Amino acid sequence: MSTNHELARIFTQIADILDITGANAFRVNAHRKVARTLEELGEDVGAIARTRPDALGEIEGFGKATVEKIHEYLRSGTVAERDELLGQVPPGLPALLQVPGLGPKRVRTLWKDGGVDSVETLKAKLADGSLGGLSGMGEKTLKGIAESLAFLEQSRGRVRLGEAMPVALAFMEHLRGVPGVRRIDVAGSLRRGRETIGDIDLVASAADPAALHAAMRAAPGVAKVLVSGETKTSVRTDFGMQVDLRTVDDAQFGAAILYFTGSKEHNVRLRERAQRKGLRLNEYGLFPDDPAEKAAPQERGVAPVAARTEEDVYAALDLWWVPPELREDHGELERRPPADLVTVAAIKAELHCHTTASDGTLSIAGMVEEALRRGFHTIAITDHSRGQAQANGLSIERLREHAAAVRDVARTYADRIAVLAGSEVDILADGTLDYPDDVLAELDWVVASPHSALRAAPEAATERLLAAIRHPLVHVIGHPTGRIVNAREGLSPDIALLAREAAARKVALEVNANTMRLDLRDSHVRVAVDAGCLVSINTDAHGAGDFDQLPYGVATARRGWLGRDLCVNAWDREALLRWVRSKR
Ligand code: DGT
Ligand code: CA
Ligand code: CA
Ligand code: ZN
Repeated sequence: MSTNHELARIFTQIADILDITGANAFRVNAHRKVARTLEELGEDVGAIARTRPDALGEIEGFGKATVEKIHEYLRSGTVAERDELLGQVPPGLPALLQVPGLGPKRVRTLWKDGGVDSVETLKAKLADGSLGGLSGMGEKTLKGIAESLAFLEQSRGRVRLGEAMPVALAFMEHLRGVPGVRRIDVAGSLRRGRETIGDIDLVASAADPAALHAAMRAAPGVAKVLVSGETKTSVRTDFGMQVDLRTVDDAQFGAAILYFTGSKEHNVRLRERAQRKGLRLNEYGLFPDDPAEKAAPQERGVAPVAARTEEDVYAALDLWWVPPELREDHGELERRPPADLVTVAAIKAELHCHTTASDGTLSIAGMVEEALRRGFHTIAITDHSRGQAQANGLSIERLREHAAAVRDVARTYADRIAVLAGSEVDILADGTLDYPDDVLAELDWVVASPHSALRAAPEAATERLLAAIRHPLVHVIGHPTGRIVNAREGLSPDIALLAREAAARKVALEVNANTMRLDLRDSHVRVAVDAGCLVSINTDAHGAGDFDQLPYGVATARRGWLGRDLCVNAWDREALLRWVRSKR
């Protein structure tokens, strides 16, 4: 589909420059519409042009000139009109359209009257005040543009899953209070559980959509309303996140949330599949396709085959409902995803947590109480080992005392929850562990984690982690790469090799659920699952609130297709403890 994508980019460029140079709106919009259609076309235009040249002209919105441009691109790799138009404006100018608040009209004014030709000159001229007095650009507008620029720079990075989710939940709670709301849900990358989020997407149906958009504009924490119309409102929060709300007919909610959940790649596959069945899928529904008709089916009053729920749409395509986390075009339409995909409710054990003995905030009993409150049948207490001086890691002597204290607590709670005396022992740079074997052998449970030397070369990292996996007393490798989302690269070991070795030795690899870590990451989990390796999802709790991070770890594990059978935290108490004891 890269041809479609590239052509779409060209048509968008043409539209942008026509817009800036003041061409008529009809012409501009026609090009924008072609770009959108190209993005959403289920079939490669190059293939259509080769096999059915006449079919190009049948596509909705594709006039003779459009078809000619497509042929020109397929022939020469470019479109002369685009190249000519680019020559008419300074090369840095089109990028200004990416700045929130800057439409083509303002860009034209800035360029023609203000001498702005790029983001850089805009920034400089905003700073030295030389843009004052431009028509339609009051002080307030200029201040808004400066803010947008600053935001754009600071937000190139994406926001962590665990930062975006609470924002989305707060918006949803606010919107659910609006009378007449029917359905409302998260869509986009957030619903798919990606580790970072570009913007938050919400989809809702309501008896009175206007009231919902008004409530969105007035929601707590909204710093700026970017756009607000009958079906879409976009706002920016005071923490710089963009939140999009789309309202749709309740009868079309399923098709809409399917569309806005994405991923784009998953949607492309679905549309291709629809097309092969003589159907047409868009955000309004799945419709019978009529190639002779140019207007979209929903505009012709055609009744959809399916639209009300996602399940209806997938079923009409002879597909299973695909959990959102798996919608990445990673084989989820070719092979049925595991029916027993791990869920938050299935997790019944926390096997990596810290108490006041090292750097946690709760006592042993406090931690155990919290695990009970979460409905868990097992908790392992794993404070830091002696090398972690800054985290108050335990000397051998303190470890022994601590293990004895854990066992006292364990006896008190024995009929309600299994409490394991464990350690999170450092994997040192050379692959050895931070306590001698005879000390580790005294413990019920061992998490081995890398905390230092996280810039090691991939080969060294692989050897180091392999050594820990081969250690007979280790149950799980904690946060195996040591990466920090958006902040630290961490180790890059050969995960497939680690997973094979771990599978052979029945050692688990951890998915650390902390939103800063999500380590293993989704793609690594998939490799582990394919190798038949055990996986352990833990919050690495240092206090009661950290247990709330579990959903992020579960989402990451689901994105890696992890079923309950390989997830030790989802096993029943007997099965889990049998495996725990098998290492002693
Ligand atoms: P993000 O926000 O960068 O983390 O990623 P997404 O996946 O949330 O992307 P976003 O917010 O741009 O759009 C949400 C979903 O809506 C996306 O996954 C697919 C769908 N979508 C939005 N715009 C388009 C489009 O122009 N073409 C297609 N095919 N799908 C789109
Ligand atoms: Ca998004
Ligand atoms: Ca969005
Ligand atoms: Zn750790």
